[in-house]
Amino acid sequence: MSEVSVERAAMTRALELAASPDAPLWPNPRVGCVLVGPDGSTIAEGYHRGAGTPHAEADALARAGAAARGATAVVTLEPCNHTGRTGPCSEALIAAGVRRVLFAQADPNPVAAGGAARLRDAGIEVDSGLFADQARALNAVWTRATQWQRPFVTWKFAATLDGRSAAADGTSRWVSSTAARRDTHRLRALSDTMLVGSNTVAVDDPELTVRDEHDRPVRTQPLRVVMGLRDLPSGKRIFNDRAETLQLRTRDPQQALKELWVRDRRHVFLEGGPTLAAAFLRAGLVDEIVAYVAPMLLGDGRNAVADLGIDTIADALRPRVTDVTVLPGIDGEEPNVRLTLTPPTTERDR
Ligand code: AOF
Ligand code: ZN
Repeated sequence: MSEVSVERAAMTRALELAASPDAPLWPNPRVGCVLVGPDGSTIAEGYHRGAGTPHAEADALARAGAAARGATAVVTLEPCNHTGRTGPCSEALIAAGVRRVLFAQADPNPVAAGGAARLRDAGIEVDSGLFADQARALNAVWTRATQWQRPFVTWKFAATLDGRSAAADGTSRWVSSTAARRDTHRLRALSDTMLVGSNTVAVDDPELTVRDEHDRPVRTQPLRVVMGLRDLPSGKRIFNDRAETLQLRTRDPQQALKELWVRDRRHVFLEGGPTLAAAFLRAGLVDEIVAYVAPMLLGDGRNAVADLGIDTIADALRPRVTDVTVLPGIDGEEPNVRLTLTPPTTERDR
């Protein structure tokens, strides 16, 4: 095999390693590394297994030992150049005598970046960009959160055909179908934080856990966060012992995200209610919208989102549709539709 095809194969393998099932999504990126010898053979493989454990490069170097001398390190992310939870990979690669480094995605983390320059300074040949899109996709939410230095926000809501989340008397169980609710639990599990307003806790009393199809809580639960100034009785379900809960005494979305970022949160799943959703939308702090639409009409009742300060059609917020999926009904229920959308004005456009 030519050097190019050896390196393509090694990067494909590094991406596979990065996506290992025991590599957590949060709060660190998933990263894979393959050390290739001068003859094109694989010397060692490594990947990152979660915050505080060795980075992918360090993992592969430890397995290779002295055999790393003269090797090419093929990594899905630019080697870090900082001492964080572990030491800088740039220095580890230099010390091991690696000849060449090929990485896919440039490090979006301002704290850790600079690895490529450091390696070049040390006389190591550095190339980048191979399968960069795939590497970014692997850590899509992490990448954006890291660039913005705040958690990525997904706003999820369920509504009737006429955009209602609850009937006039406040009843809301259930607007969306069993299939839609299960799908919501699947998405919750991909986030590390679920956020609601204190009003929603007072009125709806959600438990806000991730549960399986038998309604049992799964093992790893996202952090439950309730924000707002309202006092809440300790008997509310959100305070039960099925998951951790944090109360943020603020109504400012920016402030809340800042505090969550400091707590290593990368992906906030915003679940309600209409006032909180409106506050995040007005602040341009919704990065993704997931809407479940149920074939049901109420004609009156609570809107899915409160006033956005828009009073003429020309000013409507027009998110771009990225996916439409029909969720077939279970046990004779009607199908629901899931829309995934990207709002037009978030930080990515600024
Ligand atoms: C990882 N795993 O394999 C690589 C990373 O949390 P720290 O201190 O370990 O540093 C995390 C940063 O290191 C991360 O944001 C990224 O910029 C860089 N590379 N991180 O967790 C890895 N290679
Ligand atoms: Zn590193």
